This record gives sequence, C-alpha cells and structure tokens, in this order.
Amino acid sequence: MPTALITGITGQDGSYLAETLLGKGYRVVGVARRSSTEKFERVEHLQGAIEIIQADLLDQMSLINVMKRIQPKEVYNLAAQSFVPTSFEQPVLTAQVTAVGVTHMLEAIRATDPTIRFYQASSSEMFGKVRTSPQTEDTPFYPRSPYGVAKCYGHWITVNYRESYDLYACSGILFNHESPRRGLEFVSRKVTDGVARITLGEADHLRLGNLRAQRDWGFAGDYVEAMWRMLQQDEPDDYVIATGVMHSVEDLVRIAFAHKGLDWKLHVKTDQSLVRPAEVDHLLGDAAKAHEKLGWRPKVNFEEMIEMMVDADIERLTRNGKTSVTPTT
Ligand code: NAP
Ligand code: F7E
Repeated sequence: MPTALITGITGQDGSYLAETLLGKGYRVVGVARRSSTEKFERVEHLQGAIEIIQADLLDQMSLINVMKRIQPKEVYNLAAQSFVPTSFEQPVLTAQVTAVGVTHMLEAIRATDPTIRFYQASSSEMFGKVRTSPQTEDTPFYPRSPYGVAKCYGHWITVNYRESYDLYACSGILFNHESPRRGLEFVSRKVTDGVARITLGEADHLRLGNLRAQRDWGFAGDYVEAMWRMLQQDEPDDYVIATGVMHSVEDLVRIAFAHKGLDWKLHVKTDQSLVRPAEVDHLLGDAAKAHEKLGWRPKVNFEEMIEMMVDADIERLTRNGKTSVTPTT
C-alpha cells in the first residue's frame, strides 16, 4: 500500500484528493497545522481512514520530521495562504507560506528521500494580466497580487529543484475550481451560500465586488484526479488544468439565483470595498497537454456545479440552522 502525504488536507482540494487516493488504495496521511479550534469538518467523514500529523509549512524541521516518520512515496503540497484579498493584507505571511513554504517542502524531500514524487499546487493567478489567450504551459506569467507572485516563486522553485537535483517534481497550473466544500469567502461559494440564505428567508441581499471578472471555473473533484495522474507519468512535467470555458461573475450570479427562480438584480448590490487593488480580468485555460499526456478531461460543467453548490448550501443550512459566519470579503 503506497503512502501519500497531503499538506493542506483540511482545505477544499485536500479533502477531495484524500478521498481519491483512498479509492486508489493509498495509505493517506495529512499534514495539519496546530489551531486553537480544530477545523476538520471537510475530512470528518474520513475519520479512521486517514491519519493526521501536525506540522507547519513555516517550520522546516517539522516537515523533515514528518517525511522521516511517514516515509511517503508521493507528496502533494496543497497548503497555502490561498485567498487573494488576504494576500494584499498579509503579503509577507503569504510569501512565507505560499512561496518559501514550497522550498521547505522540497528541502525536506531532498534531506530525507529524493525519490519521493512531489506535486506543487500552482495557479492560473500566475498568468494574471494575461499576455495571450487561452493560457498554456508556455504563456508568460504576469501576477497581479502578492498571492500570484508567491505562486510564481513556488512554481519556479519546483522546476528548479527538478532540474538541479533531478527530483520528480511537477507543477500543476490549476485554474479556479470550486465545490460545496469551497471556502465561504471565495466568490462561487459566497454566491451559492447567499442564494441559499435568500431562498430560506435568512437574508435579503448579497454584496459583491467586480461582476465583470471572467474565470475558467471547474469542479474540484475532477481536478484532484489530474494531480494524481501527473505523479504517475514516466517523467515529471508541468500541466495546465482547466475546462477551456470562460464565464463572468455575473453569469455565475445569474445561474445561481435562477436555479431558485430568483432575479439576481433584485438581490445583488455592488460594493466598491470588495474590488481588488489590482484585478485579474480574465483567465481561460488550454488543457490540451493534459488531455493528450494524462488522458484527463473534466466531467462536471459550470452550470451543474453551481446548481450542485446552491442545493448543498440549502441542505446544509436547513440541517444545521444558520452558520455563525456570513462572508464579508
Ligand atoms: P484552501 O481550501 O484554502 O486550503 C488551504 C490549506 O492550506 C488548508 O488546509 C490550510 O490549513 C493549509 N495551510 C495554510 N497555511 C498553512 C501552513 N502554514 N502550514 C500548513 N498548512 C497550511 O485551498 P484549496 O482551494 O484547497 O487549494 C489547494 C491549493 O491549490 C492551494 O495551494 C491553492 O493556493 C492552490 N490552488 C487553488 C485553486 C482553486 O481554485 N481552489 C486553483 C489553483 C491553485 P487550515 O485549515 O489550518 O487553514
Ligand atoms: O474571485 C471577483 C474577484 O476569490 C474570483 C483562489 O482559489 O482561484 C482563486 O482565486 C473573481 C475575482 O477567486 C467578489 O474580484 C467579485 O475576479 O473566487 P475568487 P480568485 O481570486 O480567482 C485561483 C486560481 C487561486 O489559485 C486562488 O487560490 O471574483 N469577485 N465579487 C469576488 N471575489 C470574492 N472573493 N468576493 C466577492 O465578493
């Protein structure tokens, strides 16, 4: 039974990847940082099936100790400060975790077992102010946030360790992917949670920023399969993972409200404080290389995913009552 180590297991992708790897017969160990209140709700249903070990991407020795103790065959580095607006508020922390944290992971591998296969969670935010469209593995980067800059560092240090030390290290350049487990602060989930609350009479309106921004949005459950496929190839490489279809935030809002028979224009207010200091206007991925070399294709389309998320939020709120926090960002 091969062992896979996942950093960021408490996050959206970590939970889907853990399920996928368990289904493929792996022993799955997740890294979680210490917190005064435990946040394991996304992996609660996997209790007993996965192991959790404490470490922090900021603490080099903690990662070396994890590698020695767990002896993984594959390492998926999904941990990051992943919210773009927070990266403007906390640029140094974002650089420490999302950029230098990747070097801590690579150094831990080099110091313990250089045969470990490594996956780095890179991002379409690296393309930022896009130079050409659609974006491929060869499109130059032009990040527009401290988060995007940090991910560029993470990408290049992964490539550099592959070329310098012959590590099996891959960078997956994933475009936005969502699910009912998406953090409430990201726009897709903020909208579907908002529609659920309005449908249930708990809220009347939703405040949003730039409705004109366009993204290539896919389903997280589909994207984690691509991560695994990258580590099963003969040679390590970098891959764009995307649907090849672009929608605006306004499209997202319209589909989510229409699913419950609501007119979004009656409920959505724009709020200038939610507009970012520098915006990424449009992102559209070309995943031809992943189609050809990994045999990977997305299964869930945009409309199905948004409707699934609205239904899941209504089900959750009906079951649990109001959650304590309504997203403000
Ligand atoms: P997420 O839900 O925000 O999860 C981030 C994870 O990182 C959480 O488990 C978090 O732990 C952990 N983490 C944060 N700081 C840490 C630290 N110092 N040490 C150890 N763990 C730490 O993100 P996601 O959406 O699943 O995304 C997974 C990865 O893919 C991230 O690297 C993200 O930047 C990248 N990515 C995401 C997308 C997307 O659209 N979702 C697209 C491209 C790339 P806590 O629970 O303790 O906070
Ligand atoms: O914003 C606009 C916002 O925060 C999408 C992360 O997973 O994907 C994600 O980054 C768009 C932006 O995701 C609101 O201005 C409008 O143009 O859902 P988001 P993101 O910034 O694209 C990439 C690939 C990652 O790697 C990141 O980790 O929606 N928008 N109004 C809004 N966004 C938010 N959050 N809240 C609003 O009220």
